[in-house]
Amino acid sequence: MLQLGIIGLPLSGKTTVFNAISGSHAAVGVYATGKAANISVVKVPDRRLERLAEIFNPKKISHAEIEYIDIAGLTHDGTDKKKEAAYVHSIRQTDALLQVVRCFENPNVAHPAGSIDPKRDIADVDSELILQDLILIEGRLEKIARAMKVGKKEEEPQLHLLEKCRKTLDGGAPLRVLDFTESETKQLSGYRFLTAKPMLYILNLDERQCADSVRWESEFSNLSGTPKTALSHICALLQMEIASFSESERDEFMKELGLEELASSAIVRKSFELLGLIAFLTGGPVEVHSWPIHKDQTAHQAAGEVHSDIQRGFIRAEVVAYSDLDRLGSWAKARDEAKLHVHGKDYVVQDGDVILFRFNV
Ligand SMILES: Nc1nc2c(ncn2[C@@H]2O[C@H](COP(=O)(O)OP(=O)(O)OP(=O)(O)O)[C@@H](O)[C@H]2O)c(=O)[nH]1
Ligand SMILES: [Mg+2]
Repeated sequence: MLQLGIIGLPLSGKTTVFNAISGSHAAVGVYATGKAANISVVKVPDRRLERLAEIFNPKKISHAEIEYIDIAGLTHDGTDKKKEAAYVHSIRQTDALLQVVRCFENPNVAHPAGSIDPKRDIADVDSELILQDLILIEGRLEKIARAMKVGKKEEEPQLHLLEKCRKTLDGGAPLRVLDFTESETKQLSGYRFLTAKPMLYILNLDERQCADSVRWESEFSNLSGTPKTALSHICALLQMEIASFSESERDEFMKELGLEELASSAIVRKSFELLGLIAFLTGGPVEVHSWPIHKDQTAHQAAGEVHSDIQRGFIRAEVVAYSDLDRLGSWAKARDEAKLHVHGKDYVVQDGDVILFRFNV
């Protein structure tokens, strides 16, 4: 399962955002600072599942899932090197980052830098990530240079690639702005560079600021202009409260305010997109299910997501686009209207494909 790491300055609201997204009840505030990481598996909202449930009348509805990890703040004073190394290590293991940016005003919550300045905070956190990647590269480059001195040349091709990375980082830019070839990506994947990961910036607004969220987002719109970068906002405190409502209370609340979607759900949806994932669907009398898959993956790979037997015994994929199934209301009708398409192993799965796998084991 893919994992997103929640990062940001101390007391920026990371755990509050984590609770809002996951419906967890992890401790927030000063007394929770520096405690162990919080981890939770979260369902990706997908309205299409409700419609599929009407069509297939299943016993069970299963969503695609992703995992969030709330990692305690990067320490800036550098007093505890061991702890800092542990933080950086856990962030490296993730597939994408969510950076919580404090915008909210709250005199009872101290800011580590003494004032509220979201742009400065973003610059601080981003340069910290760049620094961590630079440290990693410098160390690696030294090792390669030593090996080459004693005639070991195997790593020479990597040298140039790493130097290109260093130059970008030295210039103050994250590695995600670079366009790597497939083979370069492969060579670099083991490093798990922090600045190569997709980044979702989350403006943590207070209730007053939230009324003006469009202006806030436009002020930071430059952030979402770069590749693999997205921007969102949340009133984390409020959303955490809503997350603890029962489902009917939540529906009632949304209806009252005329909300299509909660900010916390929007963040989960955006995380999913940021990871480069799409969803294909399966339906039957037992279960309707939304499955995450990378863009550009084939029907054969999709089969493997559902079950290794289905992949092994793959015969064909029978596919109806969700929009057709939604409009026609039944699988049989879709077949009659020639909206059911039969595909082989190499078919590239599209978002919203409803797939019936034929297999033989
Ligand atoms: N007014 C207001 N307060 C908030 C908001 N989000 C978080 N807070 C408060 O800020 C304090 C810190 O929130 P946390 O979620 O614990 O922050 P954190 O980033 O996890 O903190 P550390 O893990 O200690 O680095 C808590 O007292 C929260 O109630 C918000 O949107 N509005
Ligand atoms: Mg916390």
